[in-house]
Amino acid sequence: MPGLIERYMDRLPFSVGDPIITLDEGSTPLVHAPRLSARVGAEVWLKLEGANPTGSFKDRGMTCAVSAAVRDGAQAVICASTGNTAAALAAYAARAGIRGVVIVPEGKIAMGKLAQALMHGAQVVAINGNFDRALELVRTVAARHPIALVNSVNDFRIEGQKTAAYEIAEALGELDALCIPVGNAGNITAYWRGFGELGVRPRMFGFQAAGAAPLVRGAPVAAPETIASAIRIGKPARWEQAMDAMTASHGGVHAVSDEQILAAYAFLAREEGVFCEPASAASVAGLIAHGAGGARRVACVLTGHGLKDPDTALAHVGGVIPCAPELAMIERVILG
Ligand code: AN7
Repeated sequence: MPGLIERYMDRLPFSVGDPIITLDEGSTPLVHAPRLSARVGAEVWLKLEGANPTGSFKDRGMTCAVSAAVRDGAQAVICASTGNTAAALAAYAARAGIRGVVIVPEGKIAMGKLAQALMHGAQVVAINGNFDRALELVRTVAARHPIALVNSVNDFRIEGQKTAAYEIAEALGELDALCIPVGNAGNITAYWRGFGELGVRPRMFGFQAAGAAPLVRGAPVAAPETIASAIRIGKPARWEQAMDAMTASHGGVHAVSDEQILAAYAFLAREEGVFCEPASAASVAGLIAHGAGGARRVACVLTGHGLKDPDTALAHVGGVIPCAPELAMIERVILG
């Protein structure tokens, strides 16, 4: 499939002849989840955004943000990130042949994401502070220097990410509810815009990690904490728009504990064969814990691939079984 700017050019702020920086993102699988469906008593579909080129939904926004930056003559792009935006920025900047700079909270981004950002040649700056502080800093840097800001405060990011809603609506037609993790609140804003453009109005349920749940509390969280490092965000930039999406659609926002997130993460891997990262599992943890308002057909957005964060995976499963390279020993181990 061609990239999403080409697929949806009539509904995106691009024209034929514009420079397009793409890795053929989008067109991700939407798979039925039979065991999860049975467990929650609804027809549940999983949107596997980890199947994007860099392993997360951020590619949808980044193809648009970087293409627009190149169209405007930018020589450099910058973002604050909990990891996935950094990886996507780095890949698309590399593809565009421009400089990429990312500011991340030191020691708080998953290993796979860090490896990606570095491999793609971005400058990775680690601050002794959280995502919210990093976002403040990049906003100031971008205001003072000719460096394009590509966090989801940039509307091209929202434009690109809204295409995931198109894909779900095209595949399912009717949809009663969408369950989605919420961090900086760009993605829920994007889905609501995408559905709105099609006249589809699923109830929007956003889920935050309990230790980083400003929208649930109704106030910023100064020191957000969660095992789901991607959504360790205390002051979402798209706060009002996210609340508007949930209120206008008669959905809601709820918190899920790290234990609930890890349980959903393991359930998806073992029961559905789907390995997502912990932040992504917040959507399913939320559906299991809070339901989706009695919805019959539900889509859960699994925003990033499990391979992004091997440390968290390995810390929560049993180890390997050591064995001598002998048939008898192997048989004893596997046959009991
Ligand atoms: C896997 O990369 O904010 O509510 O800097 O990586 O649109 O912020 C990541 C966010 C959900 C939350 N799932 O989306 C970043 C960053 C995963 C994520 C979210 C993120 P938003």
